[in-house]
Amino acid sequence: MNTPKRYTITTALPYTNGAIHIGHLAGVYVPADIYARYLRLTGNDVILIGGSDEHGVPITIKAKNEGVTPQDIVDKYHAIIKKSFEDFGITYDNYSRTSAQVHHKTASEFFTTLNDKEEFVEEVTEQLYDAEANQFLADRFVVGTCPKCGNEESYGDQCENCGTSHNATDLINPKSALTGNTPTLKQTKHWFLPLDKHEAFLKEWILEGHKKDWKSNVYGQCKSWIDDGLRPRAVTRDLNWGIPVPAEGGEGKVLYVWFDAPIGYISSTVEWAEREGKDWEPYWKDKDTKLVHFIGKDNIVFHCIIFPAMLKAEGSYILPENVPANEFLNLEGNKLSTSKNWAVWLPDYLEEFPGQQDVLRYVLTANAPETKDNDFTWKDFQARNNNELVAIFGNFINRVVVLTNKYYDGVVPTANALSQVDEETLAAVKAYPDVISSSIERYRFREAQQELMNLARLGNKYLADEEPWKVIKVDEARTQTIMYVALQIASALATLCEPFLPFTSEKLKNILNVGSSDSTEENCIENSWNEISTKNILLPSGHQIGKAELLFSKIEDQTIQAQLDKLKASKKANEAANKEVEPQKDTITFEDFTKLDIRVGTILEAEKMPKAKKLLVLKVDTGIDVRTIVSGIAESFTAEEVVGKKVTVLVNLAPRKLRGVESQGMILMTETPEGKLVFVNPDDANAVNGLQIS
Ligand code: B3M
Ligand code: ZN
Repeated sequence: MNTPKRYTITTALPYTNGAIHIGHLAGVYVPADIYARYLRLTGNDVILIGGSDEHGVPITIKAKNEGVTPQDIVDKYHAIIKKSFEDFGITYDNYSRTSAQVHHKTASEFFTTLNDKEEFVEEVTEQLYDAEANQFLADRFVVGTCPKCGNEESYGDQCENCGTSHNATDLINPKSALTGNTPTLKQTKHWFLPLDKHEAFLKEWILEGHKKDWKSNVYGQCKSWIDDGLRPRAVTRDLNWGIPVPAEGGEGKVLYVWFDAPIGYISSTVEWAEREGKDWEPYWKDKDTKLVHFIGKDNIVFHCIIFPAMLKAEGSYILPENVPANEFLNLEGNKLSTSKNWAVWLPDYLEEFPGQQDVLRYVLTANAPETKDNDFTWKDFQARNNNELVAIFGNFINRVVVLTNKYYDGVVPTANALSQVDEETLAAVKAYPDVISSSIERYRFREAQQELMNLARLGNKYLADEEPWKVIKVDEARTQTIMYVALQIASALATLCEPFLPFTSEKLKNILNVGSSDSTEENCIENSWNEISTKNILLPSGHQIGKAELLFSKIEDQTIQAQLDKLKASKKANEAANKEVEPQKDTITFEDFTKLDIRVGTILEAEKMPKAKKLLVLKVDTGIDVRTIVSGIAESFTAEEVVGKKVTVLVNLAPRKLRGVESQGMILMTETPEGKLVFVNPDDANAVNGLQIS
């Protein structure tokens, strides 16, 4: 067994301009929480540290678009994000925010230390400037062509297409995101972190020191950065939202968001320590502490190169032991996108699937983008719930608990002579903690969770093979033994599932009446992770368990369809928003216009044209007469709902036959952004049939 260690586990600080979605969860927060829970369960000293990243240009742009202050934006989303993490069971020891005073102080001091140690280079350079907006254009205020991959919509600081991080002045053909103008160059002074100075150290530390233990995607990105040659990076900006530069000549400038944000991990630890009456320093400065950053792949360079260079320059900090960055999760075959609303949002999920946090945690881990981008689909979500959680895990537990109650009033029976199968099964159970641990410790959470499910499968198979419901009729003693063995497996599952399915673990412990947060002292049987391997009896004979309760329930097709419809609607809304307006047609004369005879009419009757999906046959009072008009609106309206509607009718359109019915005119229609047809209608109920529209 490993000796206990101290762990500082951090999760990327989400930008506070939107809610959390499944991409964030799969990439960062679920694996980090599994890791932290597992390490706590195995007796380590662990802090899981997070917070909101409240600076940076995207927040100021959003505030500007919404006509509110950046503080309004971050207050709103910080509250939403924090609450949704809590409700989802992410066990932060502290969740802070970078607008907090403790963070401003910590980040300012960090900067000052480096400045005093002359770890920065101060330089006056030419930066992009938008004269009309009277502003320097840093980072996301400028868009242009990526010098590396040619993406024409790269941001000033980073290209979302190829992931390259660059300086705004590197962009080809830059344009201001504020005015669309081509920026000019203007001189300004900034503080640069000379990464080139740290190159030798980074080479040795990463390329030699972590070739084996870092994930290949992480190592590969670092190597390509280092091979490209490291250059000084500006750590200050000409902006007014952020932490003021605490140095002479720093007026009107703030720390670059990527300089202050990772220091947020330290400030959040300081905040935690102050609240808990602890010392924060060992968690960041003791060589025996393991620092692990959970992030997405677009943050690799900042956590593996820039932040370590900062920590090294400061001198008193430890460096990350690992940065298990994940690739991206897609949704139904398309890239997740906040701006396109192509996402499953955590607050929506929590509301629409109450009490089903573990289902999402399970599916995101089963499909975790650990080595390559992966896809989340609602069909797979349903299948994994119904075929795995319900059919394997839930089914096994349910049978064990129901039968124990039925045969023994819920009292764990005595084991009689164990058969070879029993012995093998119990021995197999004992092997699981190490197998799962080994995967988790190598950051292979999918594999770890598969092993957990294999234990549930083992239980299911044991019951199916031993058939206590048949044996009970012929052999009472054997039935007792079977149920005893099955109960030991259930008990092992209750402990081992905790990192992955914490809500289920809690429920199951309650059902089995073993150590859970609300068990009383006298019934408290605690089985720690390690004890699953070492104890011979997890649930002793004579122990009273509770009644059966469903751990998971089947998800029906209509629930899935509702989610797919929601995505479809957001796709349509997006297409409509991006739709080019039809170009204007050729000019017509006034005479041409007067040829059109357009009148107010009322639909008197409507019926579906047989065998035609789109057509309704209408009787319309045009004021001149009552006539038949065949209209292609059946996909947007039922016959019943159009009767009585006032409509605009082109009455002198040459009649034409549609499916054998002569249509004598045309009803004027248009389309909503969602693609639903709507009437161009005279909106005054007093408009009289036959009135001409001119
Ligand atoms: N806020 C970027 C992101 O959400 C950034 C992470 C900061 S971690 C110190 O992708
Ligand atoms: Zn690029």
